[in-house]
Amino acid sequence: MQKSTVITIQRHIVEKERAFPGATGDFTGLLWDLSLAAKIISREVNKAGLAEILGLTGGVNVHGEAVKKLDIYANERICKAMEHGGHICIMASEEDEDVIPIPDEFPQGKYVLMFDPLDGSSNIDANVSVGTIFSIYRRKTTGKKATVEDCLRKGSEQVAAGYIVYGSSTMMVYTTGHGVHGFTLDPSIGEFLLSHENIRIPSNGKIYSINEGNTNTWDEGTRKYIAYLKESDPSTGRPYSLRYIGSLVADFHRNLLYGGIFLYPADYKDPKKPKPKLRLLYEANPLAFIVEQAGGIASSGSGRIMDIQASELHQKVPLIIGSREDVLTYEKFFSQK
Ligand code: FDP
Repeated sequence: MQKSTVITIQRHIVEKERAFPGATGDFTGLLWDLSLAAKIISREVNKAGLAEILGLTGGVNVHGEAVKKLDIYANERICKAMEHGGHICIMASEEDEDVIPIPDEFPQGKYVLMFDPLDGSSNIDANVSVGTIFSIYRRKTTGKKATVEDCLRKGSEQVAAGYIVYGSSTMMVYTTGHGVHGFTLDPSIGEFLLSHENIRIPSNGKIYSINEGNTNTWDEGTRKYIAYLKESDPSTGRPYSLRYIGSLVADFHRNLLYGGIFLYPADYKDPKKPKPKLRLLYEANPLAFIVEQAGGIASSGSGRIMDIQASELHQKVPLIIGSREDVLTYEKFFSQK
């Protein structure tokens, strides 16, 4: 049966905010600005194959990775879309070493925005899905200007988080702590329309996502867990299928809808100094908030991701995220290593 009501993301946000007496509309405005930035980035990503924009700029980001022009474009686009609205007091991006203050000519807002402007960007040249991830907090400090302290938080303090996946269609998925909702961009009218209301991740899946090329760098618990997933046992749905795009948002989005587990454990080449890859503030925390709101779990192997107190902007963590039962089983293996 055809749905009779079309719900745009704007309407959805406004209606949800109305449920909170005393809401000023500030937060609605913030998400509104973000969805506009997402539409503009989506347009650029979709024409990337046609435009000269493809290719390396020759620069490297703060992590020493090659930066593509689209990363820079998306980074600038989000900053420009968010700095003037009066909703934000400070920003931090995976592409910038330091915090991004709001220029003096614009009003200071009460929210903190952290984002990964274009995650999985090493895949762009091959036309593989990439994404934008965002995380929002309320300001904590009380001085004239917000500081880095406002960014160094626990994920459990987030007031909203979401991502945009630029795939076969563009989707925006977000939570404000009241379930997870997904919107698909209808390019003919330029609106995100509610397509996935109240997403729930199955309590266990049949998919695991990990870069198996790194097997030799894993801890023993992870090695044993992955070997366990490959054993044949129809009663527990094993063997699982491996699906790994190498683009976090796309891998996460698929597992959120179908069920499964995504793992990026630390590299134990030097067992005394395990080296994780993914960023706590721009990747792990926002996806953790979403997965928990959808009924799943996000863990570092030894604890809840959202309980980690950030101590630096570009802090990295192991990330094991997805269906509840799958992550719990992983934690058992990891604790026995
Ligand atoms: P990318 O370097 O292409 O931006 O966090 C970055 C990320 O991609 C994730 O999107 C992705 O899941 C992961 O790195 C892939 O890492 P590997 O290539 O080491 O598997």
